[in-house]
Amino acid sequence: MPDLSALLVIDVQNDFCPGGALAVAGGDDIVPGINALMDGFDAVILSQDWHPAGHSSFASSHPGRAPMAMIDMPYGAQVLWPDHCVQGSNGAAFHPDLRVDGDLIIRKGFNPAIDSYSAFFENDHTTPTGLEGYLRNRGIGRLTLVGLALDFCVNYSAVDAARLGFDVTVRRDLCRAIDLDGSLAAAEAEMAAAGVTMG
Ligand code: VGL
Ligand code: ZN
Repeated sequence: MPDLSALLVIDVQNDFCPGGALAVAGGDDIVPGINALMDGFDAVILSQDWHPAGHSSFASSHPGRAPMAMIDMPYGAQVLWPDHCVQGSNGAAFHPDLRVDGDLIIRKGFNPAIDSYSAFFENDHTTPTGLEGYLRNRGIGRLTLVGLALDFCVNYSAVDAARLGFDVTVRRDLCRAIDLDGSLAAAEAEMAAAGVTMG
């Protein structure tokens, strides 16, 4: 079994960069460093948050609820976000300076009823995106994660990957966080507990 490496670039999209609908401070600062890293891997995979209009994770879909509030969904607690990364919108597009000559673009969050922070499973922690099968089929065992946001989609993806048995490194310097109510500290603890290396 070959043990190839992949760079997994999480959600480097306009809506997560300054000026976007769910802007992460300094989200665009990491683009040059991510581009420079790409040539050092056997595969480059980009994830793209990709919600239909009216997605259940949008506060606007829940009358009277404000963005950043919590709600109980059938699959567990869920943050209500501003409308973001709507399929086909400019906000859902990759940052214009990001290299997009990678091997695979994996879209997530397209199920209207379930959010998907992780590039591996939807937020029910059960419905797969197909990324695991792709990686195993290509003989990829080692993953380096970069992107946005460190405390949500990078965290969920890294923890899922480690639990699935991949060797996972998160390049913290090439991530930026939302940091909502202690979410960054919690994410760092979760990643450490799952055996993720912080590079
Ligand atoms: C993300 C919140 C909602 C992320 C995506 O990419 O971290 N965060 N959708
Ligand atoms: Zn989203």
